[in-house]
Amino acid sequence: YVFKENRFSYQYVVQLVQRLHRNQNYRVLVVDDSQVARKQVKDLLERHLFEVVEADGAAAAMVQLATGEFTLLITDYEMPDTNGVELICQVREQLKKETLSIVGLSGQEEVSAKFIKYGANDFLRKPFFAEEFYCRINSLIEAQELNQKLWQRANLDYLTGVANRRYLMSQLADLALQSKGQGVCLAMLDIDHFKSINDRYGHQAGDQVLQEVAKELKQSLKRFIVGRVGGEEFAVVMPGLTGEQAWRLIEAIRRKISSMVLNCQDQQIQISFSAGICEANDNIEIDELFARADEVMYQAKEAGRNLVLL
Ligand code: GH3
Ligand code: MG
Ligand code: MG
Ligand code: MG
Ligand code: MG
Repeated sequence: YVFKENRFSYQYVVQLVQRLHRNQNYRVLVVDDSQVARKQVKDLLERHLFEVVEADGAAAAMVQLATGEFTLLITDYEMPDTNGVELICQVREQLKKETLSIVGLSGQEEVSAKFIKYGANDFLRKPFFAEEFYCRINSLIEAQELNQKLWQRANLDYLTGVANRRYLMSQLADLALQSKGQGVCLAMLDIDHFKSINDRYGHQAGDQVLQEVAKELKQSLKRFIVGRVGGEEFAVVMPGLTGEQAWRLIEAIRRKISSMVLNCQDQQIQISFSAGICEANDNIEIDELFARADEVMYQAKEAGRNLVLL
């Protein structure tokens, strides 16, 4: 392949190896009623180290998509159960272009626009050249990686990797729309005397403390949304819990964190946080929920810190 292209430069080989390495992380679903056609696409993909799963029609494809994670879907047009465009319509109800790229394949030129109009990212006309196939797949993957990076920059906190304030708020807003009758609890956590931690151990150690706290929160609250909403302030959104249940959960984390000795910048640091929990049922007003949880958190501060109040 490399020799044929006559581009046997060091840089080119490095790029190729990087791509092959990257491809190992991606699963591709190949949908075609013809086993021969499936095999042809599968072989090309496997030669570039993608993990390939086959489906012989739309129904089988939907089953695969429901049970596993895919980066790319390549589908034929003419199939006995449903055609490729109808399959795409169905898939796009759940999986957007940012998370799944779709390529339509057909011998008929007139279906290319149809494929793209209904949600495919790209189209290849059969028979295609392997080189074109690889180029298109590669640019789709690159676009998807870029999208993912942009999504992360827009929604996650740079220092700790938890949700940023904007993303937490939008998740809470979605939840408020969905959860008719189902309650939600919001906890506001604020690290105690964090300014003096910075003063005593340095700003870098302070940053590490924030990372350690975020890690602990993420690990202990996997089912819930954890966000960094201020400098040393975190919020936790807990749908479906009563205030009492949420209190017990955050109280257990408070006990754990206040007894931990963090090793940051070769210094042993002990910390604690104060938290306020607020419970909301119907008609969740997000700003009000935040304000109330904040108020309860300040009561915990006034009561002496290292305390969770409901
Ligand atoms: P309290 O117990 O009342 O919450 O006291 P506190 O010192 O934690 O609260 P205060 O609001 O006075 O200070 C918060 C400090 O957090 C001040 C600021 O320098 C620090 N801070 C904010 N963001 C960051 C950050 O990203 N990294 C580090 N290292 N420090 C930060
Ligand atoms: Mg077919
Ligand atoms: Mg604060
Ligand atoms: Mg503080
Ligand atoms: Mg303060």
